[in-house]
Amino acid sequence: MIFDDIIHSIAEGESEETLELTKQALAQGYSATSILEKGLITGINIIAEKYRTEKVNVPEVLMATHSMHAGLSVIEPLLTAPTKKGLGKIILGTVAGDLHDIGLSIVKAMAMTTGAKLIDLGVNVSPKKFARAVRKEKPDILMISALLTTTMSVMKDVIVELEAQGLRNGVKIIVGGAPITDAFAKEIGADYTFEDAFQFRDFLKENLNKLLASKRISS
Ligand code: B12
Repeated sequence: MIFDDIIHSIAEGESEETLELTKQALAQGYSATSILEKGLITGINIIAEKYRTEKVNVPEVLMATHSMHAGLSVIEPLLTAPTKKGLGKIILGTVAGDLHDIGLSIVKAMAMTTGAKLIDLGVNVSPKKFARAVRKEKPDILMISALLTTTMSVMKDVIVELEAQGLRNGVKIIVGGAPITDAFAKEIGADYTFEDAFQFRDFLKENLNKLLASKRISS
C-alpha cells in the first residue's frame, strides 16, 4: 500500500523517496487530503511518538520533518483553493522561543483549502512582530501555535500586545498546539482553539463566511 511506503520513507527520513511516493500516490488517483492524512501526518506522528518515548533522537526527527515537507510541497498546490477577494486574510506563526513548525505547516495546508490569503510569519515570532504584521496586513484571523509549556504563555503576551496597540478587536484569534486546552484559550482571551488540523479545517469550511461577517459587524 502506497501510504505505508510514504509513512516508511518519512520514518527513514528519505525525503526524495517521500517526494516520489507522494507523486505516485497522486498519479494513482489518491486525493491530496487523503495523502496528507493517511501518509504524511501519520508518518510524522509516528516519529513524534518515537521521539517522545526516546526511541529516536533529534537528527532523525529533523530528517523526518524534511521528508514530510518534501511530500507537502507536492500536494500543497493542490490543496490551495484560488485566493478569492472577500474570503479573508490569515496570518500565522509560532511564538517566540518556540521552533516547532510541523503542526503549523499542516494547519496551514488546511487553511489553504479555504481560498483565504495566507501570510506565514514562521517560527520564533515575538509579540511585537505579530502586532506589526496585524497592523500592516489587517488580517481577519491570526493563528498562533505553541508546542512547549514554557512558550504557551507567550500567546497571552501576543494578545496583550494587540490590546495595548488597539488592534485586538479587529482580528479573530485562533490558538493551537499540543499543550493548548479550551480552558487555556479562554483564560488568555483567544477566540478559538482546535485540537488538530482536521477539526480546524471542518470549522473553517462551515464558519469562515459567518466569521468574516461577524468580524465586520463587531470591528
Ligand atoms: C518534532 C519535535 C521537535 C523538533 C521540531 C522540528 C520542527 N521543525 O518543528 C525539534 C527536534 C527541533 C524539537 C526541539 C525541542 N523540543 Co520538541 N518535539 C517534537 C515532537 C517530537 C513532535 C511535534 C510535532 O511536530 N508533532 C506532529 C504535529 C503534526 O503535531 P502537533 O505539532 O501537535 O500539531 C498538531 C496540533 O497540535 C495542532 N496545532 C499545532 N499548532 C496549531 C496552531 C493552531 C492555530 C491550531 C488551530 C492547531 C495547531 O494541529 C497540528 C496538526 O494536527 C514533540 C512530541 C510530540 N509527540 O508532540 C516534541 C516536544 C513538543 N518537544 C519538546 C521539547 C522539550 C523540545 C526541546 C526543548 C528539546 C530540548 N531539550 O532541546 C526543544 C525546543 C526547541 C524550541 N526552542 O522550540 C517537548 C515539550 C514538553 C513540554 N511540555 O513543553 C515535547 C512534547 C517532547 C516531549 N518531551 O515529550 N522538537
